[in-house]
Amino acid sequence: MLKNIMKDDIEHRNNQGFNWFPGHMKKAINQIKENIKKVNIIVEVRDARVPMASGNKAIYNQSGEKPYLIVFNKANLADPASIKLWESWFTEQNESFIFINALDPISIKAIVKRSREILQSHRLKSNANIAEKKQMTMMVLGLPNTGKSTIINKLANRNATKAASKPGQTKQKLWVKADKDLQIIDTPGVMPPRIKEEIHAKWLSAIHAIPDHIITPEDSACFIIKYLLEIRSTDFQKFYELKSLDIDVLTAIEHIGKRRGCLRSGGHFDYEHIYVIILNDFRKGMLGLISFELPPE
Ligand SMILES: Nc1nc2c(ncn2[C@@H]2O[C@H](COP(=O)(O)OP(=O)(O)OP(=O)(O)O)[C@@H](O)[C@H]2O)c(=O)[nH]1
Ligand SMILES: [Mg+2]
Repeated sequence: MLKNIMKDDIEHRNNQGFNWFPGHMKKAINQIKENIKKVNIIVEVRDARVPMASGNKAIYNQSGEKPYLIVFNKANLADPASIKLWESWFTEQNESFIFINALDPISIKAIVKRSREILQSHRLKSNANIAEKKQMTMMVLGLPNTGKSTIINKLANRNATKAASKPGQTKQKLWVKADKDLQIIDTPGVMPPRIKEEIHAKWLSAIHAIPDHIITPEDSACFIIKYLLEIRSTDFQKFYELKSLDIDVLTAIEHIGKRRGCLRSGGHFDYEHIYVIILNDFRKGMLGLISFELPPE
């Protein structure tokens, strides 16, 4: 406990890479390969707070020439200034993309509109004589917990597929009839086989695309606190009523512990409980609109 804070080696652990690739993900890749022919557009869901590192080249490469839309979800949790930078960057890269918040019905509708536009322009490029199909079949894929099933349920207007706040909920592919003109395949979240960059593992753990035990709740919570102190987040300061942002991670954690009833008799802190509190508060957006990744220079 607290070994990392004490040594302050949060950023210096040797880089062996991280992986979390349970069996259902391997199966999912095969299901994606088998079913890709049956759809006319692929929608890759990423997290707006980590727009590149929440992508997965391994699944992107499955798409061949298929029309492709990248949906950056959870934009309601991301820093608006960072979203603007990414919008310009992805536009320069000629990428088809959209930033949305799956909990907002209006932004959800934009997925269908944008998908139809992409299909239409694809049709015109390949062979304008092919009649426009009203029926759209869509495969939704991406990293765990990015909001794929939530998006599908909103599009279908019912709880057609299980969505929950832990990564690894969807275990196999599922066809959902969203409306008479729209069929969607929900797929299990798939991780890249190895996350080489330690910082990416920390980002993905903070946004809960990988479960907490992979890099440990301690590392994940300490990383978040360190980051919020570094960017001098006033939302974070206000939420926990910190007098100053010029403090170290341990002081911040113990302050939070005191405020949230984690100081036990004898003056001991229940650190594990504090880490869980921090992770939950962050993931609910209580600590402000936070993005981790910025576009390449
Ligand atoms: N704040 C916020 N939460 C969201 C948004 N979209 C989804 N969520 C939440 O994110 C969690 C994960 O959603 P799911 O739809 O189960 O994610 P998934 O991508 O299907 O996850 P797997 O099936 O595990 O790969 C749920 O708690 C959702 O309520 C969003 O735009 N904003
Ligand atoms: Mg799911």
